[in-house]
Amino acid sequence: MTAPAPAAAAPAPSAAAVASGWLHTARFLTTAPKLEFLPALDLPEIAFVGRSNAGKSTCINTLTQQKQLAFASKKPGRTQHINLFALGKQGVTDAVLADLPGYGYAAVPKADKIRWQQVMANYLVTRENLKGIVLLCDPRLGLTELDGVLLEVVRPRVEQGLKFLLLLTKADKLTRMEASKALAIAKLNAGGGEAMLFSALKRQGIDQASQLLWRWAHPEAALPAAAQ
Ligand SMILES: Nc1nc2c(ncn2[C@@H]2O[C@H](COP(=O)(O)OP(=O)(O)OP(=O)(O)O)[C@@H](O)[C@H]2O)c(=O)[nH]1
Ligand SMILES: [Mg+2]
Repeated sequence: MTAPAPAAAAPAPSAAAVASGWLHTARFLTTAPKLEFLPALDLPEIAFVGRSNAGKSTCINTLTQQKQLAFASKKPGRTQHINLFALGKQGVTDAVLADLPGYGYAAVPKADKIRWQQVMANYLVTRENLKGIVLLCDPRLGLTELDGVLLEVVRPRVEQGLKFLLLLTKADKLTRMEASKALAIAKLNAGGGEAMLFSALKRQGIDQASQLLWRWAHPEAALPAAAQ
């Protein structure tokens, strides 16, 4: 009598699968109209910031493979609160994504603009559990004056170890040549951080960005080596 063959071990998931499976667990956590309404959390938080219409909400929806998690819109200025999304398998939250309101939208009254710049700066400087920042930038516009202000605000924290990614969105609108030039400039501007091209439309840069966020949130763990 022959013994039954041992069940073949399931192949280990790739690094891309681990990261995208983790991001897919994203669920709405809370929304705050002001900084003081944000719950204090003891979990790594990754903030998506950038000018209005840069593609922050679309990027969050794309990375989490959810259509309407963050509210994306053709109309700039759509995101007006800080929205938090929880991440983690089996309902155990191990990190948080924050979708921040965009800045620089011309039609917003000046007083509101100043108020939001202060909220943003305060958030970036004081949020204790902030682990990383994704600054989204439409490379056709380049870094704006307000992006520059934001870079200055976060520089001391980046020097102290805060993770930073300059994500060039809507890369589908660029020719190959324009894209590689924009990426080279972005790498210089990213200081101690990283720069990548991203397109929700063409699904470009998704695995790369997902794996980076996973590593930021799990510094002690290793992604499967083969696909890193
Ligand atoms: N072609 C192209 N369009 C994109 C891409 N990502 C976003 N968009 C479009 O850009 C517009 C703004 O996207 P949102 O994701 O709402 O931008 P946001 O940065 O969240 O904007 P606010 O909430 O106003 O700060 C929408 O019309 C999106 O469809 C992309 O990868 N390619
Ligand atoms: Mg938005």
